Amino acid sequence: MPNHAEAMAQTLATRGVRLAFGLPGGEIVAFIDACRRAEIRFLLTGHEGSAAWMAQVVGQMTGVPGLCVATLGPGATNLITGVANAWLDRAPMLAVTAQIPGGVIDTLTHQRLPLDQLFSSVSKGSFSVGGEAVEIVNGAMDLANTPRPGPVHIALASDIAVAEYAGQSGPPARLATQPDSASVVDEIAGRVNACERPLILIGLAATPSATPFVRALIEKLQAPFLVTPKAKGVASDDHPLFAGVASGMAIDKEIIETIRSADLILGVGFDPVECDKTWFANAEVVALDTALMTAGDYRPLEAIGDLDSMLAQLAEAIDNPKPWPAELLEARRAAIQRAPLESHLGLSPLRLIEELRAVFPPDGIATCDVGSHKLVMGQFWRCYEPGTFLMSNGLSGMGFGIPAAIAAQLVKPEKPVLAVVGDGGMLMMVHDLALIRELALPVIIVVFCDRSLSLIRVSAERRGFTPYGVDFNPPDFARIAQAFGIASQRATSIRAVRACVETALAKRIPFLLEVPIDYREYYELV
Ligand SMILES: Cc1ncc(C[n+]2csc(CCOP(=O)(O)OP(=O)(O)O)c2C)c(N)n1
Repeated sequence: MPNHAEAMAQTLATRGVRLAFGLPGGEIVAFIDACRRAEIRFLLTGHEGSAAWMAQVVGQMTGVPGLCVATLGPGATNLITGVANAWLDRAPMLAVTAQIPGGVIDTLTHQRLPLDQLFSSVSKGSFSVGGEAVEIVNGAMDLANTPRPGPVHIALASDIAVAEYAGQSGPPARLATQPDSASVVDEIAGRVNACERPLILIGLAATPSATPFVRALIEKLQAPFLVTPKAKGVASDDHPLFAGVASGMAIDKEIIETIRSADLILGVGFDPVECDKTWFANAEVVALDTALMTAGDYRPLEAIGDLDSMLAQLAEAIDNPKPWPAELLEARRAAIQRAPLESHLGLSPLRLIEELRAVFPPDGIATCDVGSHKLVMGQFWRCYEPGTFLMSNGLSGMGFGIPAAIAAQLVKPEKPVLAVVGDGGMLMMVHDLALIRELALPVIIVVFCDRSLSLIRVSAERRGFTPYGVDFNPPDFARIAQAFGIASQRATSIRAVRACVETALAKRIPFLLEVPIDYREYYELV
């Protein structure tokens, strides 16, 4: 008879979980050991936050909820930011933490926190294992993947973990069937047929499987399209109808101008969680989606169901293409072009991104962290295939970029992986270099060094404040990487950048590249 920890681990393995990320405490060791015996590989991270970011990315890339594990108390609270990130980035994930043994819960106050309350406010649900360990795990896995996908928390008290599990290993629960959306899709087709200048807006629920259907719809409609950062690559950025990246990236004013030029926005899996502005509330929006776009009073005409089949149905029901007037389309496409700044203080971030893109294989996976560099990457990093760009854009939590790259490399060992991070984000996540070295992951990290939390610097100045608490003297990241056993270089010219990335790609080694940049360009772009 297995104990509860073993029953949980076996169920997770049966559901396709292969990796667990985390940092243990005494109260969770039984579960981690059960994972080992169920052939779920446990990877030790330097901080539980990283474990959650990694689990999120594994879930997002594989469709099987990623697993992160922490102890109770401080381990659980350290997980919270990553769990909240998966919640607002709509990524399926399972967070398992310990909890105080049931027998002493009333008397033991050391490290006792209301984990159910903490986690239920940033996840799709928080459950405590009592008796039905297998049922809880299966229910949590299903819930994590139900649209919108997200994180689910399971608390496992250390006495229950080792207590004998008496339940049955029943079959996984079935997901509820989707509502019938056919008539709403017809209604949406009527709106599209009646409008003059539709704009397709592709968002995070357009997962890679939707790619052929999205692309077919664009060809049928011949209308311009925007993607959000989390949908980059679903339609290729080099398509002549590509009109830019929507929702709060660099040069956002131009994107909003494009949105205003349309008389109908056709959302495809568009989730406003990616937007830091509310333009969508004042536009004519119809949408195909896997879940309601938003709660409350804002209710555009939405067809909810299986995205692929709804896209096929809509494309079929469109009478005629709806191209925009050529001059208008040309003007909107020209508005998103920018020339890099010439500077002697450091490289232009835009130029650096162009060069990294040119040297990095088109199907490689790029991640980025949060800051000014994210807004520029989001808008100007060109993507040609789905699943090749990873960014935190719902919570926009600093720290995402490096753990995301680690997880991407684990999921796709054959692909080159590049992480673009700011010096602030690098400082926050230095500990992740240990796991990169330990696993010899050939991740390339490029640190945009501007000695500042530059997005906050720009924001403070725009709000009329003197930038304060934003500039700092970063350490020598190249030497730090070497201390971790990772090859590194500081590059001050585009040629040197290219040479370093080419070498790292050819040798397939972990590499950190520190590049001094001139943040003044950000004032124009973000
Ligand atoms: C965990 C977290 N803390 C704070 C913030 C607010 N924030 C957003 S961008 C940013 C600056 C990031 O600085 P850096 O990594 O150097 O990137 P840069 O802006 O210079 O490109 C900060 C502090 C955040 N988004 N997440």
